[in-house]
Amino acid sequence: MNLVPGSVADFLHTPVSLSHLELVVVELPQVKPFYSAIGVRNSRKALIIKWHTHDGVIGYGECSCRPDPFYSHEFVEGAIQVVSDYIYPLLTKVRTYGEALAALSKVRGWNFTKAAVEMAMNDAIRRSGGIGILESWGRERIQRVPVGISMGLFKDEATMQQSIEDAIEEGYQRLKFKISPEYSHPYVFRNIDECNHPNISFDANGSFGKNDFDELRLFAHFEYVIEQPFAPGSFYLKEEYQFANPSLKVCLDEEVEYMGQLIEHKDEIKEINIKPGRIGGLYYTIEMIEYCIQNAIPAWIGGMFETGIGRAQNLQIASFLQGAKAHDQSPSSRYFTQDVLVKPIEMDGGFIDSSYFFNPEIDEKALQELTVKSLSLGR
Ligand code: OSB
Ligand code: MG
Repeated sequence: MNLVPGSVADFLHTPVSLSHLELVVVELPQVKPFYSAIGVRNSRKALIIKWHTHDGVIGYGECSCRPDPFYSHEFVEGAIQVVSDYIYPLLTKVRTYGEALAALSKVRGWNFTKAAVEMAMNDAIRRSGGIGILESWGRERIQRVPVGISMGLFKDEATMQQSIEDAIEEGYQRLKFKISPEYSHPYVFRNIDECNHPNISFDANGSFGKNDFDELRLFAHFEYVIEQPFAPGSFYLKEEYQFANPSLKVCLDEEVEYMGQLIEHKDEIKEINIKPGRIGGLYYTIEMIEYCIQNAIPAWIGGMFETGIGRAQNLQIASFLQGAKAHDQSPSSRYFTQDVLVKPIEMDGGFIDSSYFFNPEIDEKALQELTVKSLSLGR
């Protein structure tokens, strides 16, 4: 199986220049708290990797894992340790993009962390005037990327109604509702029932188990796609559940960190949420998108509440998915009062213009103001 086009294979010979890495932890206060089966979130803590070349150019990459290991095993402080102790020493010896990918692949797991390094390296190549890995791909792009909203668990009916109304008003191309077994309140079902939107989905973040089939049935009843109903590693529960309830439509998120996992489940799923960080970076994202296109698996780009740096990267990738109905890439104002790009990511009628985000200008001053910790490797 050779999914990656020859032009991308050639791109891997591109020389890379690394003087040192800077690791910056930023914390962006959120406009309001976000509730999901994972927990509550009041701010976005992210690790930004700055790749400094010998010519003084800086490339930026965002490690979009959570600060705690509640979405995947990765967490911000762990990511810092993995880059400092294992990844950076390996990178000091690499001469090309391909060698860097090979070095990163020596570390097992830690996909969000490795992805951030690759994105920073790719960004440095591009900001040095070269072409990046996505441009080498050769696929056609769309300019206006359709956007879906991921809505948290609501505390009460009034909040739910207001949020749905606002999302429809803003033109979101999909409404995704977070769900959990404890969230089976009559008002939730009533409002979803009455929700007049052509594209609705659910996201359980793996919260349904063997003892929650009754609750799952209440949500599956709508026949909307349910993202990650069971915890990663518990996909077998789908078969058990479906024995009595054939209509479950599954989208995978947390479960898929490698191509092999997508291949294993491909006939059982309706669609896949691709998060470039979760699957280990840009190269693997190209590979997975090629696989999805060649096997007619609907794919879209998911989010991790990234800052503008990670968001811009996601939007670039989303622009290569011609047929996707919506990507979880809300504009920055939905989450943050202050972001780290000079021109914030804005949405217009449910679409974001992706063209600017191939070379977004970083707001270094904002980045500094939001920094809670930083360290330098190799300098
Ligand atoms: O399950 O898709 C998820 C954010 C953090 C962790 C997991 C998920 C999410 C989102 C965010 O849904 C969507 C966004 O970034 O707008
Ligand atoms: Mg999800």
